[in-house]
Amino acid sequence: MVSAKSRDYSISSNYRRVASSIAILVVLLTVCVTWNSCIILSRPDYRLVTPKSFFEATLAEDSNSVESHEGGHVIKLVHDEVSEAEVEAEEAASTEVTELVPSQTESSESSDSQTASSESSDDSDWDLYDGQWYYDSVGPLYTNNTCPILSQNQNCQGNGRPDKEYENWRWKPSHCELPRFNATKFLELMSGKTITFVGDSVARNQMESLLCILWQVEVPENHGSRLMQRWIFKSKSVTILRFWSAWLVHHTTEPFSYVPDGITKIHLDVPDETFMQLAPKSDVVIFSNGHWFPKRSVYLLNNEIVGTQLWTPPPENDQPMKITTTEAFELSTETSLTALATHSNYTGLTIVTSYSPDHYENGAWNTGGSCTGKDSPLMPGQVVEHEYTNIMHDKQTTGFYRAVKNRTNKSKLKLMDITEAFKYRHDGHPGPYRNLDPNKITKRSPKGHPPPQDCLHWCMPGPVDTWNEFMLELIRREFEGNQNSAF
Ligand SMILES: *[C@@H]1O[C@H](CO)[C@@H](O)[C@H](O)[C@H]1NC(C)=O
Ligand SMILES: *[C@@H]1O[C@H](CO)[C@@H](O)[C@H](O)[C@H]1NC(C)=O
Ligand SMILES: *[C@@H]1O[C@H](CO)[C@@H](O)[C@H](O)[C@H]1NC(C)=O
Ligand SMILES: *[C@@H]1O[C@H](CO)[C@@H](O)[C@H](O)[C@H]1NC(C)=O
Ligand SMILES: CC(=O)N[C@H]1CO[C@H](CO)[C@@H](O)[C@@H]1O
Repeated sequence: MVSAKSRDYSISSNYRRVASSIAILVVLLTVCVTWNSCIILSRPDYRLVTPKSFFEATLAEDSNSVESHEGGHVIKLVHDEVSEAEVEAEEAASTEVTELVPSQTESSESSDSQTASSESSDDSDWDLYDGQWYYDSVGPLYTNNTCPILSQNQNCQGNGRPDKEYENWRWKPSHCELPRFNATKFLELMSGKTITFVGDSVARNQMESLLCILWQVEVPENHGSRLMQRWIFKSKSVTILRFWSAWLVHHTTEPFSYVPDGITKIHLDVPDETFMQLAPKSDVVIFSNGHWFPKRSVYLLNNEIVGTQLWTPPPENDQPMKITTTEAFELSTETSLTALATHSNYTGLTIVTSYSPDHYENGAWNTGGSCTGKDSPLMPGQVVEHEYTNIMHDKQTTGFYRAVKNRTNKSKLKLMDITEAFKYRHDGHPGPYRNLDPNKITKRSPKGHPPPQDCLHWCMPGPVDTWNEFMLELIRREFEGNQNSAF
């Protein structure tokens, strides 16, 4: 069986050589045949490494519906996602990178995406993300002992990580200052307002970092439910919400056409109804996702199957697919952001955290990739570019700027472009220190195999706290209308 991905690859390869002689084409076709055979041979391997049982177990309980109360309205939330515990279980498996690197053509097509711009995406923000990391002995804004709610998976110190220096690096933009997070200032700026985090476990990582920082000045009240976290800071009536939406668009596991029950069908042109009920009532919405696109799924546009990921249609339905995994990320970004930017009642500030880079070295999460032993940031010039990360970033940026162009209401859209800066922070992940298990393996085996590890999420305290410093700066610039960093 030939995957959609390999077809795309060979078609675009042909295109680039269309001007060449027929002789070369013949050679090329031979290469394509060989290439496809390679894909056929390697395909069973993908399947072995797919967290299949996880999907089958969790998607089965997809249809739970729960009522939730928000601002006096009764909102029906469809619990079409997994519970927190199951999400946790899935975390280490959240990137399947090696088999996903798309063709060169795809990356060059989108390379001009950042030239698009618009008034609602403030160009003066770019200077925040151009800069470098420096060591600051003042240390982090909280510790694992002063933040009672941080997920154990990201409690690196609590899980026995021996080094601590990674907590002390701060970001210095080249042309301005990024102030240390001032929790009092944040609560003042957000007085009476709601900030909502939407996305996958990386969004949760950022939200927990924010809670930990704010916890140092005020302990919030917990009004959360199983479906949605909700914390209220009474002193200034600030509400922080988070809910799960890994693709940001509508998805279901019900049978569709020739795709059976249990396979996730992702409607790339329909925004996620859950966040469309809640997000427009927010003053600030933070999006962060991208890491679930490598999971097994089928992409739909206008109710038509346009792509598949880690799933092969039956032979009689096998057809060339139009949409690759990274293009699906672009479309879902455009769809979800456009839905907010054209919603008649939404006037908030939407901040899109750009794709968070992972650091599995010499392999992927499931093929011996490792970030064990990284205890300081990479120095300028040391970053090894990761094609998949760059393409995901390009696609997301393209989708973002399309939504900016589509905007009709008074809302604001900002790209919080952390990807480049965070390529340097291979030291900021839990690595093998991702749980309390006293018997966990933290060293390489005698044969050199690294232990299982998380090189995707970020330790707390740790580099992810910087995202909230960027976020506060964007909120301050927006709500104070002042470009100078004068805290
Ligand atoms: C915090 O980390 C220290 C090690 O630096 C550890 O001894 C302590 O138990 C941790 N506390 C919690 C609550 O995880
Ligand atoms: C933090 O913000 C508050 C309120 O705006 C201000 O009074 C205080 O001086 C700030 N603290 C620092 C360290 O800048
Ligand atoms: C955004 O605008 C473009 C160009 O007008 C349009 O083709 C596209 O469908 C719009 N996107 C959405 C999600 O509505
Ligand atoms: C906007 O708000 C009005 C008044 O509350 C409501 O009737 C309308 O349905 C809202 N529009 C959308 C698209 O939610
Ligand atoms: C406040 C504002 O400008 N609202 C506009 C948002 O966009 C819709 C169309 O999608 C307009 O009808 C609203 O007037």
